[in-house]
Amino acid sequence: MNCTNLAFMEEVLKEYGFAGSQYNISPLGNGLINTTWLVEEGEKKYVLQQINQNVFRSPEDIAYNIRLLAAYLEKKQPGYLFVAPLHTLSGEDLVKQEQDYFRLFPFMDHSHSIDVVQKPQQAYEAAKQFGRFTKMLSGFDATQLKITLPSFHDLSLRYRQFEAALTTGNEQRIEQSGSLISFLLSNKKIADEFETVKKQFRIRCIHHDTKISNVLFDAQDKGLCVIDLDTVMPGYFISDVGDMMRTYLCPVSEEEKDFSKIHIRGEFYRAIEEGYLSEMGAALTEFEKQFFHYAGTFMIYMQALRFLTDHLNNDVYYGARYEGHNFIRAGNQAVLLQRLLEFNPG
Ligand code: GN1
Ligand code: MG
Repeated sequence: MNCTNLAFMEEVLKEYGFAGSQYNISPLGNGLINTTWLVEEGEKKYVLQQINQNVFRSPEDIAYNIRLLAAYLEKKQPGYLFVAPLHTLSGEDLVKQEQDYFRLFPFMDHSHSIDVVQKPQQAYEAAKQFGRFTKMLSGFDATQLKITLPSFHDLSLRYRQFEAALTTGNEQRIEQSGSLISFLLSNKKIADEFETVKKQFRIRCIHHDTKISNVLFDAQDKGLCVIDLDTVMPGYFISDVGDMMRTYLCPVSEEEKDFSKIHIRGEFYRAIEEGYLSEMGAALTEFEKQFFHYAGTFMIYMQALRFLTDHLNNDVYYGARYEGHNFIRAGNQAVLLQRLLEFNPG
């Protein structure tokens, strides 16, 4: 099925009571996994999303988790803004159209998202929102959640997958990636450290995708809420703090080809720290706090491994918009890792 097929999407939207052709559909956002559209009907806006089932094998599990969280938050944290999918006319929060799964979200009025963090205040607000999310759910037993992506942030597994790609991957690409491969192999200690310390981290409700575009801001740039809840699972705080460092510290994104632009912005580091700890400071253990900086190296290293593994495996996971796309992304993340290793948070 070609998802840009309008007739097919009309069928999906009909389930929600939309009458054909009274609305406009346009692509939205820049996620790498799911496909997202903006649906506009007069003044009203919605977000339609198709779940990528090559990645998320059981979309029903995602819907189950969101229902569970929504019910808990509604009861225990009624003032908390949680964006759950809308229901179809027959009361479903997920639409199965042939083999594909879709859901529809309300578009939050007067909200906007950003793709690159330009001001420390934005990093602060986002970090506060992700900290708040975990804090709001501290009374909820995270192990009740279904595992929507098994071993998602298991760095040891990501390392093993990288090693496997070095033997079974595209030979030409392996040969051409020599120096990047050596750099990642030489940083294996980051994965070893994870194995040593992970058991001492608390299991919490973790978002697992804290990039800046997953926060909604209001017109004054105050954080409103977090979105993209597909990877909310039991996990460790280093995933969320680390992915913020990965995506907020540097003035350019993982897509940047000019690596000379990659550097660490100290004031953004402090903004993440202050924002996250303003919510989670009292909840994190002293042990966890010692791994705040490690969180960044953990996530950046993992992302570099994942991009290079995918490049060696012919881009089967992330896809590529140009030849060598994942090689560039991996190289970008490797430079970012090197910069963070050199950085002294003071
Ligand atoms: C993917 O699809 P998106 O952009 O929300 C990926 C993240 C990566 C990110 C890198 C399920 O997220 O883990 O950090 O790309 N999500 C999945 O841009 O693999
Ligand atoms: Mg995501």
